[in-house]
Amino acid sequence: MEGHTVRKSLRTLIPLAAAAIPLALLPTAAHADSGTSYQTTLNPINGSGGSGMATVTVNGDQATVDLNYTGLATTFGGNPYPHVQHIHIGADGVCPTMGADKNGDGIVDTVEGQPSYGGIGTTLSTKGDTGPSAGTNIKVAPAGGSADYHRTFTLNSDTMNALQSGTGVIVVHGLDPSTLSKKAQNEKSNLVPSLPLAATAPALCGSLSSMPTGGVATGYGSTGGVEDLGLFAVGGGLAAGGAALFASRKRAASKAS
Ligand SMILES: [Cu+2]
Repeated sequence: MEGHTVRKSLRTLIPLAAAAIPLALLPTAAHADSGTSYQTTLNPINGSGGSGMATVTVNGDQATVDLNYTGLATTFGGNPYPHVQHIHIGADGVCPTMGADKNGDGIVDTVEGQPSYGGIGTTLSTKGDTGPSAGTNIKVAPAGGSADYHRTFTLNSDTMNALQSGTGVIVVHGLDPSTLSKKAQNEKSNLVPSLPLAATAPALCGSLSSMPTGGVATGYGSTGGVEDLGLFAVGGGLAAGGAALFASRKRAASKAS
């Protein structure tokens, strides 16, 4: 009886062992527990003159956001200028062009931009609530012309789904009123009517896209060639091969410029 049981076990184990070999060669499966990173460059809109970078790293339901910006409006009514910032979701996942300025005041206001980037999914607040309802609370917004924001919090499922589908967009709000047209300077915010338009109009925008572990942008592997084949040959080589590929492309780019 015992011998029969052992042979039976071996018959089940051998196919399992065989199946495990190809799994080890899959580059992505091994990174499931190290999180997924989404990154973007924050580009100026509405002539804000600012710039920045943002990374959202998701582990389970936890998100760690690192966001820095510089060159935005510094003061508002004598105080450090509050810049509310959000992950917008639920639309095209892109930043608006000036063509989105429907009322012709020279500013793409927050609502005019929504067909591109959607509504607020997550508020990147400095403390407390990170839901959409905290979106216009300037007391929990980073303040001043530059900021270095870092926070880990529980990510809501709507924002999680948007990140995974490539439709998450980071928007940092708040323009220097003196840079607006006279018409725009006299308008009220369509988010918070007690505030001027400038206070909530978008200043920086960036569309989040996922990065494989190792920090290589998706899309670099799509042009074909020997390097790209090397990326997928052996699972353990992904990070190193990807970094080398990225470096070689960067060298090529800097030579060309
Ligand atoms: Cu926003």
